[in-house]
Amino acid sequence: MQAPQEILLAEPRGFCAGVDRAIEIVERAIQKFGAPIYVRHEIVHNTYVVNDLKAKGAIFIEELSDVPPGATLVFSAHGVSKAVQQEAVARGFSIFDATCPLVTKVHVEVAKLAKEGYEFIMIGHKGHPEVEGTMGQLDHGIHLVEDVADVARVQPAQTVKLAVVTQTTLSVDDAAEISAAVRARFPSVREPKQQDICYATQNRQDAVKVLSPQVDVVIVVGSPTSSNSNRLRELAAKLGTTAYMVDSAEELKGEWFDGLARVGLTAGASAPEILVQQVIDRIKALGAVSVRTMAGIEETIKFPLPKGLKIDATTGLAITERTPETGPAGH
Ligand code: 0CH
Ligand code: SF4
Repeated sequence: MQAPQEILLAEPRGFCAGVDRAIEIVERAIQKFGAPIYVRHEIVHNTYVVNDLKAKGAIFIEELSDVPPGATLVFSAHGVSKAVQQEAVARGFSIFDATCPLVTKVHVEVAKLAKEGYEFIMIGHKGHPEVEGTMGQLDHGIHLVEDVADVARVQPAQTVKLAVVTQTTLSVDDAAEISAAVRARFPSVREPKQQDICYATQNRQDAVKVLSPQVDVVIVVGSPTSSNSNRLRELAAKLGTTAYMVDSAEELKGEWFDGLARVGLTAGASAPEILVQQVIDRIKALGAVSVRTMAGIEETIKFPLPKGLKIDATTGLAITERTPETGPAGH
């Protein structure tokens, strides 16, 4: 058996600004208000992150009826529908919204164009919480398409004012193909000025495109529920490189590396770097002798925390007044 010689690390990989912010919101809420803090849906789709926050005092729920009166509730990074938001307000919870500002931007665009009489085609994965949240900004007039075949079937009530929106974590290439089919069928469709797929999704997929041809196998660190992590594995496979996704180092199998010289490694936007380091340690234990990080885009974007969870810049202490948000997404 020949062991892998080199590990090539994709850059960028792992946490994005929206995930950093979402996790920090839960941690600060626990610090400031004490456990338990309720979180609607997994704050991000990662087993390690969710278990870590559970240990710190977070309780993850899907139904608001499982949250006791007077509790503090955090919405996950994927966003929520208007109905969920309104129910949470009606139940009187103290709400902190960890919806990524780039998801909120899509919600705001949908609401604005709907007021102007637009109907929507949403490109996304059925049942994904972000899709439910974005489609749930409206009572009607937003139609989901998952692939090109769906585009041929979709039946908007009118096509004069039709706009397209997407999930933020799609395959860039698949979304471009589906958008082209939408354009071909509805030539006057309005498209976002800047694509809804976010910078982090784009950058991680671009990095896999550079990485894949240089390695014999690609390992993606990410949980099975994570859309963007799945897309990274799929992309590497489409580029002709064998690719596996693992939730933790324990899932690695020695035979994946038999006779291979170079292993490529990346991580979804919700996968913490500690898991990447554990995967590196495991592959090193199998014989890899060097680790090299590829050149890549440096991400410097950072999103502000919601009011009520900010730290005083001069003292480093939590600002004490409690001003939970009850409005849409707090932006
Ligand atoms: O990739 P998805 O959307 O499944 O979500 P994640 O794995 O929790 O990553 C963070 C993105 C959250 C919303 O864009
Ligand atoms: Fe925000 Fe993009 Fe990260 Fe989702 S993947 S949380 S949209 S930055």
